[in-house]
Amino acid sequence: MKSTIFQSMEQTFIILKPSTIQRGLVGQVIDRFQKKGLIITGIKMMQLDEKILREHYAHLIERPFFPDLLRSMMATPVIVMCLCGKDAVEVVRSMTGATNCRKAAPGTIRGDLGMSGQENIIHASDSVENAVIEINRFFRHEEIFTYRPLTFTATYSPDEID
Ligand code: IDP
Ligand code: MG
Repeated sequence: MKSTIFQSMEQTFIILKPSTIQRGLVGQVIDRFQKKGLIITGIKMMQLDEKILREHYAHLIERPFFPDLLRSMMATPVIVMCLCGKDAVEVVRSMTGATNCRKAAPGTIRGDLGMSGQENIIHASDSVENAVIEINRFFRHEEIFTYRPLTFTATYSPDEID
């Protein structure tokens, strides 16, 4: 994977799930990330298949809901994104909220936009280590872009950028 904009920045991986595409929420979700100050370093539409989902959700293969999760994640194409920022993995996970939208706090993406445990708007990487694995799973090297947005010096203080 290419180096990030600054050494101190992280990249995280997002999937806008099929139900988000179906419900027309793509713009609202991306808008939240952009307003927060996260930078889009990769974005594309793709159709997921069973092979990639078995890797991505390997920790859930034995769960009874796994067949439904597979069907749900393949129902339409998804939008996958790579977002860059300081502490991006933790920031995006806290913006995402609890897995079940009905339990997710108001103000989070899931808390504000969903009602379901399964159809819960987005996937977001849960650790820096998994973010690297997931970005490499879903993006080719040349699909991740490194650039310095003009807004960066207004988004961060100098000591936060190196
Ligand atoms: P996360 O997306 O909050 O990280 P995980 O436990 O990694 O949650 O589960 C991955 C996805 O599997 C969830 O986002 C959700 O779509 C689905 N899922 C998790 N637990 C359940 C469940 O109990 N019933 C139905 N779907 C579930
Ligand atoms: Mg997870």
